[in-house]
Parts: sequence; C-alpha cells; structure tokens
Amino acid sequence: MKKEAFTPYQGNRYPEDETAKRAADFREYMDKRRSLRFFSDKAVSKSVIEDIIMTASSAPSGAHKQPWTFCAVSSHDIKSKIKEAAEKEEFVNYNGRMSEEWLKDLEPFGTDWHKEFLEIAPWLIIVFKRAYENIEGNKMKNYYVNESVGIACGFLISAIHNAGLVTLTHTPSPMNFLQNILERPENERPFLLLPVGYPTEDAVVPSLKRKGPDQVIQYYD
Ligand code: IYR
Repeated sequence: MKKEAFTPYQGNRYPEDETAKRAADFREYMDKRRSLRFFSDKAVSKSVIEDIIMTASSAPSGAHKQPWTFCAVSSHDIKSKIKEAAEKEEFVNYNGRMSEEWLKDLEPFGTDWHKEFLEIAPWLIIVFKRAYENIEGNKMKNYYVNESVGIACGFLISAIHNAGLVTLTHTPSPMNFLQNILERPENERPFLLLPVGYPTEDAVVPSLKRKGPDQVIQYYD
C-alpha cells in the first residue's frame, strides 16, 4: 500500500460526556453476554449470519492479511457429522484425556461429552486460521495469525450478542476432524467452533461472578 493511498478517517467522534455515556452503556451491555448451551432451533437468516461474520472480518490483523475463513454451516447433514465427531473426541477427553484438576475446574459449568447443541443451533460457525496463502504457487506467510484470528473471534462474539443471539466458544480437541468434514485446504487450520442461534425460553447459565477493576487493571498514572 503506497502512502498516497491514505484516506480520511471516517469513525465517529463524540463530545466527552457522550464518550463517557457510551463507554458505560457498552460495558453494561457487554456484561450481559453469556456463553450459552441452550439453543432454540428457530431459524436465523443467512443475511444476519453474513452481517455478523463481516463484522468479525473487520477486525485488525497483521499487515491487514485477514488470515481467516469463516465456515457457516446450516446443513443438517453436516451439523450431524460435526456433532458425531466432536462427541467422539469429547468422550475421550472427559474419560481420561483431561486431568482430574481440569475436570474439577469444569464441574460448576456442568459440561460433559454430550454436545446436542451442535445439531440444534441453526448455524455453526467454524473459524479457520490461514497460516499462509498460496499465491501463484508461492507460499506467502501471514503474520500474528493467532492474535489476529483471536481478535476476529472477539468481534464475532460481540456481533452475535449485539444481534440478541447467543453462542458458545466450543473448542473440541483435537479438532482436525473439522478440516476433513469441511474439506478445507492445507493452509487452513480449525481455530474455534461457535454454534449460533436464539436462546431457549428457559435457558439457564452458571451463576458466576466476573473479576472487578481492581483485579484486572493495574494503573500506572
Ligand atoms: N472442550 C471440552 C471441555 C471444556 C474445556 C473448557 I477450559 C471449558 O471452559 C469448557 C469445556 C468441552 O467443550 O466440553
């Protein structure tokens, strides 16, 4: 990108009092976000999913390479295949692969190897990181791939919450089965799986407490 390709910044600018109100309101709004395991099968339109994904794709990335592919799955057949393969791995995780300490840490969340939500949620978004690009037969490497894709997933989760929908950051492990089921190319690696949909009427969440400012911020002023 040449220097003369610069263009005026289009972001909104606010007076100080409005900045303060917006920051506080958004904090409160985002604090209502929860990871949810109770999905309704109510349909979500493709255009909503596309808006959410394109919000994620607006995230900053190393050298603006946008090293991500979002696979949006609503096919029941593919969702079933993913559920079956994920449960197979999770069964092994919960029955020996995870340490006693890990299982104890998860107890309050009531998770187990059953992953019904992978079939019930109307959409599964599987995020792939792109380690490199194949350009005219050359391997062109991407930069800060994990950081970039992690940030994009943060945008994705925020966009889902903003639309009144819910998700869960599901990390089946190992997750190479996603590569096979979705027939992704060699330069892509599965990063995160997010079911997306409406919450059920009677959805519940673990009653957890978030850390406060004095636990997560160290000021140097
Ligand atoms: N991947 C497993 C286990 C799991 C691990 C963590 I760390 C969690 O916060 C929740 C679950 C699963 O999806 O059940």
